Amino acid sequence: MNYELMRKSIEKRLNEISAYPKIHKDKDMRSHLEQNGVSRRDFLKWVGVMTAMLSLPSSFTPLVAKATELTDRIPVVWLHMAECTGCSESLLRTATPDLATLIFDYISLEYHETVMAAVGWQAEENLEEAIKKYKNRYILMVEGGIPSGGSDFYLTVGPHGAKGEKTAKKASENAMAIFAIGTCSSFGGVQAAAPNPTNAQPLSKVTNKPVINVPGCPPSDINIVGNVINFILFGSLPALDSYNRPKWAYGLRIHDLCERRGHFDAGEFVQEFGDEGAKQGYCLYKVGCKGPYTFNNCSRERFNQHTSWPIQAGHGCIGCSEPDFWDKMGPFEEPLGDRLYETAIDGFGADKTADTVGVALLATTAVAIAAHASISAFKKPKDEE
Ligand code: FSX
Ligand code: SF4
Ligand code: F3S
Repeated sequence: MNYELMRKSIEKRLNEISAYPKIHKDKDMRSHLEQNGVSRRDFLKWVGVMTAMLSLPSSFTPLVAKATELTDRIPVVWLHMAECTGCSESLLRTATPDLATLIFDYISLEYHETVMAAVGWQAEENLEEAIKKYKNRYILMVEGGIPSGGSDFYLTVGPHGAKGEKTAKKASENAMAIFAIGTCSSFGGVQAAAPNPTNAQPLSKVTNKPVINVPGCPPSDINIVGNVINFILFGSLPALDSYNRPKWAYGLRIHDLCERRGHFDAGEFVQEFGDEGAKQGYCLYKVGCKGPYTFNNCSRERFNQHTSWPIQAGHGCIGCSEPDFWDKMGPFEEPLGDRLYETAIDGFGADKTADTVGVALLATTAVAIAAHASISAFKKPKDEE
């Protein structure tokens, strides 16, 4: 990779974006963070982590800092479809807001139903206004699956009674970049689980424009903000896997960097919740962990200021960033084992990379995992030996 060329093109882009009108007249990123008790040093530390997360060399840290400071120049329109608002909550409702949350506060959020004061007619007008004023200049983020086609009344919203599908289509038509935030918007998620009564669809099914998927139920705050920064830096689609997930965030399996991985390799498994193995922090595969089939960076980045994540808390990964996880990864507290033939994600092997590996390798790996787990059943837990 020619980093010098990349640096030049990023510098050019950031200079162009610097010339866009400032949306916050009264503050800049530095004063915003200072007001919230974040020092420059902490900010730069966070930017260093973000630089590494985006797979850029550390010499790019100043560019990533600058891109972060420019997040108020590109307006964001955030729509809610059918969902639990967990994606927004994960980002905005922390008791002690972390840097990703503060940066998201700073981003020019032109429309977001959870946080804006407007309701009813005024809310609709605000959306129309934002779409008109920032035509082809805003980032669209959509949270939730989109009830589609099955009936005229599912997700009828606001005083004009527009269907969510129509609003999502219109907002997509005029957007500069589109992110599906969360598994519902990326793949349908729990809203589309069988029998899918509202015929909920992923965002990519209701627009012809490219959609970058940021799945997770919910996705981490850092993956959401990271995508905005990546877009400011490059202005183009990041490298995506076959499910249109950015590889910088979804390129590795949960299993690859899991802190319990040593126990998996040693054949040390929790046999049931609450047993001695659970107390020892053994691997959760046999109580249903889907980490070997799930692509996300939770084991590296964690949640809530890097404090914890599902597996650290003692439950297996339920595969929440994979397509159809609700129907295909369950039951959540049992291993997939050799059932993986039917349950694997539409024949794409999630077991190596979501792009390249076929059913054969997936099946072999699945059997190997199941065999590994069952052989280890004959081993006594270490403390009984
Ligand atoms: Fe909820 Fe978002 Fe899950 Fe879906 O997250 S956390 S149901 S992905 O759309 O609100
Ligand atoms: Fe971690 Fe789950 Fe893999 Fe075990 S199976 S090492 S708990 S990701
Ligand atoms: Fe989801 Fe698994 Fe991460 S359940 S939050 S992808 S650990």
